[in-house]
Amino acid sequence: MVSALTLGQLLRRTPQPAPQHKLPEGCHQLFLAGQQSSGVFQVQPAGSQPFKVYCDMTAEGGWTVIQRRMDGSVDFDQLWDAYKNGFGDLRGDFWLGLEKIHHLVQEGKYSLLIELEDWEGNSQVVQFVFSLGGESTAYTLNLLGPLSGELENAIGEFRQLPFSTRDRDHDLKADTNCAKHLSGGWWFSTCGHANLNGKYFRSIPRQRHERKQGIFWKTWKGRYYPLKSTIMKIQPAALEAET
Ligand SMILES: [Ca+2]
Repeated sequence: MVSALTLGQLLRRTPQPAPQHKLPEGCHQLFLAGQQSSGVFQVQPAGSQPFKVYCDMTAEGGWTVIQRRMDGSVDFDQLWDAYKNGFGDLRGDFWLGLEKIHHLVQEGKYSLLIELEDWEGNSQVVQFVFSLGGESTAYTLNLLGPLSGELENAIGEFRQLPFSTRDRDHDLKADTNCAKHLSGGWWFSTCGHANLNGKYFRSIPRQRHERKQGIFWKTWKGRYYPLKSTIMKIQPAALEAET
């Protein structure tokens, strides 16, 4: 005889699905949960599918790395869809992808820390608070505060800069396609200020048109100095106020 009670007992015996493990929304949340070593981790910002990021953990917090150039092993001369979705190797040279960056920062204000290195062993940093629009705004970078760090500004004379690639010209120079003229994809203003997604050169190219295509930050080493390494990483900006 099967009674309702038996059915209830049966149901109770049925193994319940394990509670869904909630992924961290970014590297700083992972840091707060106790993760202290840097490396590749799975994250899931609100409203996004899970994806992998490289977390740079310091004593004070966790940074989510969104771009790194270190050895030229990855071709950064890519089109819109590649810059949207990301490419490269998270442990080496890579671009995380505009859509993922947008998901990571949609919850509020974030700090962007940029570290640059030249071929003589010097390094410089610049940091600013920003927000990033979605694809409908061409992933417009909005500068929300003053820049800090040692580097002079090479992108912020315009407070809002849409992202451009060779096949999507949103730059501020009407008669030129900056991405085509230089290389890669970037928040180009009028072409000549900065491009951390340019071609990786180990020495200054002899051809002038090639020199323009390198990785550069005009207000530090000038427009034609190909930088040795770059890293761009983000963290919730509220941290700045707390520390
Ligand atoms: Ca243009």
